[in-house]
Amino acid sequence: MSRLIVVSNRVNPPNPAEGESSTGGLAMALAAALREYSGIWFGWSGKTVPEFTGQLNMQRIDGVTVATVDLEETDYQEYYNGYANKTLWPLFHYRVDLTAYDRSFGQGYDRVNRLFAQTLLPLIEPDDIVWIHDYHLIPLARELRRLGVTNRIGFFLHIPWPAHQLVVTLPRHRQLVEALFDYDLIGFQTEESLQAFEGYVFSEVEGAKTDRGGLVAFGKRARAAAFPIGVDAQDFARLVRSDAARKVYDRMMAHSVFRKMVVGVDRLDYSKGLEERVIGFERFLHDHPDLRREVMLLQIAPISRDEVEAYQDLRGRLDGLIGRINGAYAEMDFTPIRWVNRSYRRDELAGVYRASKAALVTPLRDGMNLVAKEFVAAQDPEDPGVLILSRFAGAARQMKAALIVNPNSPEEISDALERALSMDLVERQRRWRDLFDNVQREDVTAWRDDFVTALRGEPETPDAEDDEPTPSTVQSLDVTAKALKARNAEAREVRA
Ligand code: ADQ
Repeated sequence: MSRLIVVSNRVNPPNPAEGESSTGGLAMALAAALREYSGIWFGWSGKTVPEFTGQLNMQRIDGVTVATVDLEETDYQEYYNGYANKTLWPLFHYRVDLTAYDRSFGQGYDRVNRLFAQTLLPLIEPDDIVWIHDYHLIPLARELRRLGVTNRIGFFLHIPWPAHQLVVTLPRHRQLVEALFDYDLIGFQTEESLQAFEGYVFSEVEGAKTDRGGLVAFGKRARAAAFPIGVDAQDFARLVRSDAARKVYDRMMAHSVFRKMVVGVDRLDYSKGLEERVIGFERFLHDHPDLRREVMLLQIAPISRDEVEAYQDLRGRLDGLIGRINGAYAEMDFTPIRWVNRSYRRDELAGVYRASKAALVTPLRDGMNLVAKEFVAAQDPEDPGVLILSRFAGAARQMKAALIVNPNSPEEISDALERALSMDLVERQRRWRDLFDNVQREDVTAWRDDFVTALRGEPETPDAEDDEPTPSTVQSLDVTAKALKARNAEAREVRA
């Protein structure tokens, strides 16, 4: 069987020697994916050096071969802090107001993608398939193709693909989209992102068309489909029974006696709607004086990307906002919001989720949101908590049995809290069962298998001019992502 080479900006499989403390949805999902396939995980080490050498550091961590490379400080500033986190991240999360359009960022982005391609090249064997992740690395396939790589290469975007009107605000947007057509397969989290991408291609690229299940543009063909990412639901169920989870659960229950705990767990990021969330919670405290003392919000938000000004500003605003709300509503023996800026081990988080009567997962925009799925996976089936979920999280497409809210509306957040905390057991169980079925069925294994099968099944990219497909090409392209999903689901059922 061909090897899988996974490429992402950061490479950080959870290291059992250091405890399972790694933060970030992408790391969790990729570590689970790589354990199954033999192969390599390649990316930036997270370190900077005075001069780029291209030297590979190879390690084996928990069954995964990891190859990393160090970057120069300028590369780090322009590529990572710059184009990735000050340009693409805000723009793709609909924050044009925070998007920086600096030419040096774009140059750094292209340069690092070129360096990554040159460093990765010697590791690629003829039969390998290459799976590249996220917005940091969109042009990587282009750079690999320039170096003569003809292997199958797939790309998965973990964040939303924004509406056409937003993409065109980016200088060189056409170049960015053209680079995606050097992939054989482009994966998005949701149908909505897929449609937005297709919308761009059909409005901006003359002569673009769909052809035999693929998209043809810029003289190239690529397939694009939605592959909603999931969590390792089985592993979460195991974690929730662990000693660490039980200890945290007991501690949380002891601290919240006579009170119902509502939880939020997010990287401290402006896309996660944290300010809007605490304002919604304040609204709840204001609207329900009778319930005030019965509820507390635990908001866990580890600091993230704190070299970027927008993140420092957000942190300052949240510190002030939460201080003000606590000042207004706290009593001598009661604080309404507990604000915690650190990471926890996954087993500890499992215990926190289980001790919570409701979760507020209210991003303003989110590719998917794994916290929503982890919360559901960690619940007690006999007495499950209620998920309050933003309609703007990709997860809302699958998790329709959650209480769906508009995160911009403090009233909707307040009403949903009131409803969640007074919901009877029968309704809680019914909603949870529905959500859990989905979390279990569309888990990280399904995501990985669907993507890898689709990428493997893909024929070599033919020339766009080559209008007469061979019979085998037609057959392969007819296998749509949906059909693949159905086939994989069947296979899983048989295995179970
Ligand atoms: P993120 O923006 O990082 O991921 P999310 O999907 O919620 O967002 O994943 C966060 C992960 O970090 C979860 O696994 C969570 O448990 C973990 N985490 C959060 N706070 C933590 C803490 N205090 N301690 C320990 N762990 C913590 C990006 C996209 C998402 C997409 C994922 C996966 O922005 O939309 O769902 O990738 O594709």
